[in-house]
Amino acid sequence: MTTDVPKTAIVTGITGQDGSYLAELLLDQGYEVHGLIRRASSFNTERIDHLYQDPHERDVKLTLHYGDLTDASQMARLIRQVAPDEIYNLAAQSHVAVSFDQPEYTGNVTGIGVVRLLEAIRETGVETRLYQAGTSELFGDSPPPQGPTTAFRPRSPYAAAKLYAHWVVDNYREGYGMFAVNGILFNHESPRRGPTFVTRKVTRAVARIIAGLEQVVYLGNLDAERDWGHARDYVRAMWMMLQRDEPRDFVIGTGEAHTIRDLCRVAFGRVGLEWEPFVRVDPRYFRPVEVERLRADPSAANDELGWRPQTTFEELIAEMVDADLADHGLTIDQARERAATVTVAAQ
Ligand code: NAP
Ligand code: F7E
Repeated sequence: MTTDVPKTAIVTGITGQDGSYLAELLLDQGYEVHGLIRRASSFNTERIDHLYQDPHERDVKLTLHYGDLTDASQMARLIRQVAPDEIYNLAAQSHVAVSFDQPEYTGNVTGIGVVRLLEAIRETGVETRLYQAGTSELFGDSPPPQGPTTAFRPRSPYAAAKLYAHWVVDNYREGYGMFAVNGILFNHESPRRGPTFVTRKVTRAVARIIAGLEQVVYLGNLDAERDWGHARDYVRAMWMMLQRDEPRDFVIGTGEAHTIRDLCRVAFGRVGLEWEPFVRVDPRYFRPVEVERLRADPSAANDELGWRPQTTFEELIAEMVDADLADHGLTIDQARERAATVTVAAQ
């Protein structure tokens, strides 16, 4: 896939799950990509190391810049310097449970961060398009299916911060005529998912149990339902939203929901194990307020954006389990053989 005229994009959060898939997609399309990364005391670019180019090479297509969504002056400097055609704001404190422990920080980064970007765009006068990473968490306890007209009822500091970001993006679009859009994305996962989100926590535990490193995994609410898709499919939706003639928000999801129990059944089932003996509930993973049921109504995304997911839930979890097994040097066939010898911990 290549576009006729090479474009330039800034991606905040490029070191995250989505940032890494989006960078791959944009580079494939011939974009020049500029990623914002946080300074850390050790390397934090593992997910994009395969894309890295030495800046001394000719025709460099990926450039990384230090920055932080809490540092407004850097946003303006970067936008002025790069003059991007497109900006994808994926950076966030993105963990819902952590947002209860760090509500103020989450508000600053996940909520106000996009205002710094919008103001930087206004101040520099650079003609650009902005994608804001919105979330199905906005719907909170509104009953499923959740679509473009469903009420927002956020139930965490994370969701409240994303709600602020959502409305600010819509306000700037309306008030200043900016091409700025929100993608309201349901949960999307991959082998690159952070290990403290529930899908990866489970698939990683399957591999560690098979490798003999663990005997059980401790989880929280097993009854919650989520609409899980593959991150690779969802970054395509982000890109498609910025290629439209008119800016508009879209809800992106599969339309199918599964419980955490279903997730465990499919993940442990991949290696031929029943899940129940290996899963314990630990109330420390319960949230002060929970979002119980999320399932998208993706009809507008299907019909008007022309987007459809290409990976089923079972394929997604199989890919994640296999990747976690590979980290221990195990193939799926070897894992299935070993499963017969796995010991079950006493209750
Ligand atoms: P992720 O893996 O947690 O990545 C978050 C990214 O943001 C990382 O690159 C992180 O940098 C960066 N970041 C965090 N705080 C920052 C700050 N103060 N300044 C600059 N960068 C900062 O998240 P993801 O799953 O890729 O999600 C991408 C975006 O979509 C997030 O905004 C998330 O809230 C939203 N979203 C995700 C989902 C989902 O299911 N994945 C669904 C809906 C919406 P480090 O690598 O240095 O930590
Ligand atoms: O939890 C339950 C938990 O942390 C999913 C982020 O990308 O998607 C993500 O947020 C469900 C919840 O994702 C454990 O209570 C049970 O009901 O994987 P999660 P999330 O909270 O849905 C949205 C769309 C985003 O925007 C966010 O950025 O699983 N659950 N036991 C557990 N969750 C975790 N993390 N750990 C457990 O042990």
